[in-house]
Amino acid sequence: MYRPPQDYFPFDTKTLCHHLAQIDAVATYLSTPSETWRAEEVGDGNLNLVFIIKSEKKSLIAKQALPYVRLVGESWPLPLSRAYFEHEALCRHNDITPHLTPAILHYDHEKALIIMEHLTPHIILRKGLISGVQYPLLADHMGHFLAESLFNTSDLALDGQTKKMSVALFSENHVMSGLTEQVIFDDPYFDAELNRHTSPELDDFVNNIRSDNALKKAIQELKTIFMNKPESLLHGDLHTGSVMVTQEDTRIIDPEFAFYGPMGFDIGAFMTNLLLSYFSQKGHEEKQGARDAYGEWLLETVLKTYAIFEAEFSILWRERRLGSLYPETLFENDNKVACEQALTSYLRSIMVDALGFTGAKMIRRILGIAHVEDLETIENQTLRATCEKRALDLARILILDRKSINGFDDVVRMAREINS
Ligand code: ADP
Ligand code: SR1
Ligand code: MG
Repeated sequence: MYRPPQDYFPFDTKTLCHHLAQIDAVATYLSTPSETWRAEEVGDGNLNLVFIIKSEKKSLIAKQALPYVRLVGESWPLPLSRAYFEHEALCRHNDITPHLTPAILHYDHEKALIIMEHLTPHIILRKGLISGVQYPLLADHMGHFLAESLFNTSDLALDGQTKKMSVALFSENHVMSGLTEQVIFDDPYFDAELNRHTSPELDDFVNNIRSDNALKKAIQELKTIFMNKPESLLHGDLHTGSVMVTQEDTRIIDPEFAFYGPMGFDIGAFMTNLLLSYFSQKGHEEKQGARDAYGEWLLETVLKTYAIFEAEFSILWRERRLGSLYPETLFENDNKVACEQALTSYLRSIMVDALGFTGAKMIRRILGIAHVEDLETIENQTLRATCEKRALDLARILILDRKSINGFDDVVRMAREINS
């Protein structure tokens, strides 16, 4: 049960070192006298303060929630409780996939502060994709994370009581899911105050979607699914800025939007960001075609991530289905075929949701608040608008036709066609 902090203030580098010196776990970890520690604020996200604290021997990360949206300022208040839910979600992810999450050293409730492993020499995946770096193990790791985290927090793995208690706990993170409901499913479809788009190039598209009743109906169907399908504990903001990588290692950070929702939402978030990176590539190439091979790698990563998710999820379904849904007793002996059919149909439902959420998230990153660096850093506005329009064309199809699209093979084929 969440209770608000009574003694909160936002840190600066000096007050933070002083505070951390009093936490045994931190002092032991950094292992040199606190006067020698150096702190630096490195937060490049939209919401929080993030500090690196270095001793002569070691370093760690201290992430502190601010009582407002950092990107906007104090005019948009946001509860400190998000640090509590981020810590709760990180602990669960650590239990399920410890090799894919940062280790947690300490949680300081009164200061809305999480102290965790400093991932180094990792970089934010989005930065790597903008530079055109390939990560050979990325799809494997992300497919694995998606399958393990979504399966193991659902009724397929948990008994009814445990699952419902978990749903109840994370329901209190409703301001964060409410923010998502607003900025993904509502704002881009009307003249919301903080919307932004490349103008005048995208003006027509923007005007068209605001009178596109079929699209508005479809986006509200997706919002209905988002709000009414508490299948699994979601990361809730699984874009490429929430993944840190090296060539060998992948870690998922920043689950402050965690709540129980549809499995397809996290899958869609990751796919969206790979596809936006794909459509941005022509805006970053020094000569025509120079990034074509990289674009193909991104599309292969879309396919491979989904294939690994499906394969891993299927293994878990067959071997670890110990929760209250699809009990083994119903599928004993000669009923294996029925059990596989049930799996196929379950996976299809996840896929349809994932396709729709992929489209929804592509549109919000181009027409709403909080755009992506992949597209924003294309300096030539005409070229940027061309890249964005292509992404928007695919997004609209994904939202409207999600139920008749076979899978990400179709998405990749359409992406290639639109981009050619
Ligand atoms: P926000 O919630 O504000 O989006 P993030 O959790 O995404 O903040 O963190 C912002 C930045 O801080 C990241 O982009 C990354 O550069 C850095 N960062 C966060 N956590 C870690 C970590 N465990 N190790 C290394 N760097 C980190
Ligand atoms: C106010 S919108 C800020 C965005 O940043 C976060 O990373 C989430 O994606 C959120 O939608
Ligand atoms: Mg964040």
